[in-house]
Amino acid sequence: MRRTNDPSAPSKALFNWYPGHMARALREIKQKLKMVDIVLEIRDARVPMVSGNRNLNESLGQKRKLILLNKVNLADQELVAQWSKWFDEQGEPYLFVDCFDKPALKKVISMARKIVEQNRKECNPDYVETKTKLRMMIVGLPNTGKSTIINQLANRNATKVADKPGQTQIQQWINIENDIELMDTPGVMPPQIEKEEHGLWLSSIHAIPDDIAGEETTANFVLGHLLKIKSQAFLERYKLESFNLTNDEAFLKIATVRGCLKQKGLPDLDRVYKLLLAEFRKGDLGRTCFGAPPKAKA
Ligand SMILES: Nc1nc2c(ncn2[C@@H]2O[C@H](COP(=O)(O)OP(=O)(O)OP(=O)(O)O)[C@@H](O)[C@H]2O)c(=O)[nH]1
Ligand SMILES: [Mg+2]
Repeated sequence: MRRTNDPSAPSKALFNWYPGHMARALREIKQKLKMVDIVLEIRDARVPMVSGNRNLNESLGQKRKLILLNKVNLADQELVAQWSKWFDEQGEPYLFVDCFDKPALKKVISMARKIVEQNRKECNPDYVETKTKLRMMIVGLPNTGKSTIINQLANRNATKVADKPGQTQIQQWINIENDIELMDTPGVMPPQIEKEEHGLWLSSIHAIPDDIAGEETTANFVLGHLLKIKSQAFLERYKLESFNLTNDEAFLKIATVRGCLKQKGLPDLDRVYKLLLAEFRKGDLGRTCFGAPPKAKA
């Protein structure tokens, strides 16, 4: 694991993680665009704006798009309400979803169909609504839940899912119903991340592999965030007495409470970093969002 003297300093690699399969994936997405009626852009509800990809969106051209903010069950409800208001103001179709909530996920299909039909009518005023095939492409950052959404909609394990960024590496068409087909695509990162903080948000939600920023750096960032937002679930799970702790004090306490100790009772910090990241990503340390919607210009 990467070690630095300053645990809050991510390596330069964090800003430019763009493995070769992503450049190929982006090229193939552009080539196949004409085969689909609509694109489903999957984001993470905990990072509603920064988990979008401007570069990918520019490649979509005029193609109709529906933004799905997945994993809403892990996001802070108050901030989701604020973001919903902001998305409403932007006028772009979107939906916050927890893809394990199947009845709610059904809405995705009806909403996508509506957008496609509306588009057909706009392009051809004489168009008469008919039950034609709906072909969709699913795109987004790594690990946002693209393949899981497909499997949930298809009611079977049609495509591989894993809690690690970069699981899907090739495109694949999947039949959802007789008249619906969805194309799974590999997660694509922006070629460059603008701010260090954004890179840490994306590492925290595991859109970027842990060895890029380093578990120590990401765990320090997540811990600092949980102390700052005063997450009650985090406090209770690790039996912390207060939020008024330094990161080092909190890590030591977690190591003791969870038995992450080496010989002579010394804390095994590497194990604590892994534990904290895994539990945070499962939602055991409370629901949260990174960043708030931009303020409207006065
Ligand atoms: N809590 C929660 N977890 C989810 C949700 N959707 C997906 N996941 C989990 O997120 C992880 C990644 O899911 P995938 O479907 O493989 O993500 P992907 O976007 O296809 O990832 P790549 O193929 O690497 O780009 C898995 O562990 C899923 O179980 C959700 O709505 N809520
Ligand atoms: Mg996938």
